[in-house]
Parts: sequence; C-alpha cells; structure tokens
Amino acid sequence: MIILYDADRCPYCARTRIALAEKDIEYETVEVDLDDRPSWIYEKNPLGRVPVLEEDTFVLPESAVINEYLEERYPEPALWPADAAERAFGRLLVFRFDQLSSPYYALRREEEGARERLDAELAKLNAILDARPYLTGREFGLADIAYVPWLVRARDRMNVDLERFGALAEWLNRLSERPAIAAELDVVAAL
Ligand SMILES: N[C@@H](CCC(=O)N[C@@H](CS)C(=O)NCC(=O)O)C(=O)O
Repeated sequence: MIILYDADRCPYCARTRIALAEKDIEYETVEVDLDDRPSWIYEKNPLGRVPVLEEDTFVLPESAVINEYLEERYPEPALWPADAAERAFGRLLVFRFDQLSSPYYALRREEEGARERLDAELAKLNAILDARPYLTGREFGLADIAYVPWLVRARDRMNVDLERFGALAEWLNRLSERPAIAAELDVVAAL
C-alpha cells in the first residue's frame, strides 16, 4: 500500500495527489500539520518537507521525483509523451519551475514588483499554450500537473486574474474538467 505524507494546502503535495488520481492508484494519506511538524517527518525526509511517498520500505520525497517514479512504476495511463523531444520539453518546464514559483511566493510575501514578475511568467506560459494545447505537449501530462496547483491557488486565493491570459485561462478550464483536477479545486476551495 502506498502512503502519501500530505498537506491539503501544499501545492507540491497537490502535484502528487493529482498524479496518483490520474493513474487511479490507491493510497492512504497521512496529513502533516505544517504549522507544527511532527519530528518523525525528518526521518522520512531530512528536509522535513511534504510530500513524501512511502511504498512498503521505499520512502521518497520531492514531488517532481515522486511523479517520475509513479510514471515509471505505474506506466498506464502515460503522463509523459512517447516522443523524446516532446518529453524533454515537458521536463525542461518542470526543471525550470522556479521561474514561476519565485514570483508566486514573492507575491505571497507581498514583495514589491512581484505581481509584475508573476505576470511576465504567466505571459510566457500563455505563449507556450498558444502554440500547443498542454504544457506537456499534445496531450495532458506531468508538466501540466507540475504547474496547475499554483495557477489554481493564484486565481482562487490570491486574486490573480488569469482571464488576461486567454490560452492559459482556457487550459485551466479544460484541465478542470478532469476528475483529478476537479478534486484539487475542491481541496483549494475548502482551505
Ligand atoms: N521541492 C519540494 C518542496 C516541498 C515543499 O516545500 N513543501 C512545503 C509545503 S508546501 C513544506 O513542506 N514546507 C515546510 C518547510 O519548508 O520546512 C517538493 O517539490 O516536494
């Protein structure tokens, strides 16, 4: 049985919740209180962060690595494209995720200029989505999953107007029809 050490409010955990749901993998959740982290979480992850995935004796932190593991261990349905170049481009977006998260967290800290920096990154994502339907490529997959938790939270909890970025807003609407993403929208609505 898989155990996910999880926190509802954590968008990194949301990446893994979505991947597990997309692959219809059964798992149990252990909710970790991020405001009062239990000492045992450091045994699972020396950084003390969630998500952490546990499968029997195998313990793995880091959302992007966990999702790669899930993709290899449970290949169906595939969440990376078959085409190597398309897959590499999706992985590049995941690798460079800090370009979005840096202004996102700066805005949460209400730093000066953060909104403009975030808008510039949203415009870049919008340009990608103008050229192809998904961040992952021709089909939905792990690059979309890597970004969508922050975009939902930006829109629904930080009053970031995504309608200014037409292709991005449409992408989010399209993704929201997927049960795995709809479930995450419910989690965010309940925060
Ligand atoms: N790079 C990690 C980041 C995980 C992360 O920062 N999780 C936050 C919650 S959203 C956390 O556990 N924070 C506690 C801390 O930083 O000490 C991942 O992708 O899993």
